[in-house]
Amino acid sequence: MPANYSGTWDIVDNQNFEGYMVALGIDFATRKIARMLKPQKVFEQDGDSFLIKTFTTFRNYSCSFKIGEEFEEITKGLDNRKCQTTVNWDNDKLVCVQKGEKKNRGWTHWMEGDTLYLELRCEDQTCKQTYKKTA
Ligand code: ECB
Repeated sequence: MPANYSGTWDIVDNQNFEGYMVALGIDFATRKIARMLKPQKVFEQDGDSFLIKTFTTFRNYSCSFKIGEEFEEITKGLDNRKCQTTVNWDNDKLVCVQKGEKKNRGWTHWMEGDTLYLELRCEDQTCKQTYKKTA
């Protein structure tokens, strides 16, 4: 049985989001807005099938995938790039690799109790986010 991430998660900490956005080439004006946001994640999971929705007052993003199956991800409303993306289990961690123009791009999620962690990586930058389960 894989871990179950289903639920609603609210951000409580966001470290180096600025560095991650700079690595993605996000312009100053957009970064200024984005760094004020308090994202909420809603995970819908059925075994190895995922829908992850990220909501903010500025923009929303959603991504669906099956573990181990590469897909084309267009990061619409984020940096608007095309990636060849794969998500795999590493024990109960979700490890995503986003192949494309940017080196070392991807993310990892893991849970400890009602806390959800997310590391977002691009080039030499890592953003570390923490969420608490609210539903
Ligand atoms: C949609 C929330 C953020 C909106 C910020 C708007 C503009 C900034 C542009 C680019 C910043 C790059 C990424 C934003 C960071 C997080 C959004 C979702 C990141 C992601 O890939 O989440 C994964 C893992 O939970 C699932 O899609």
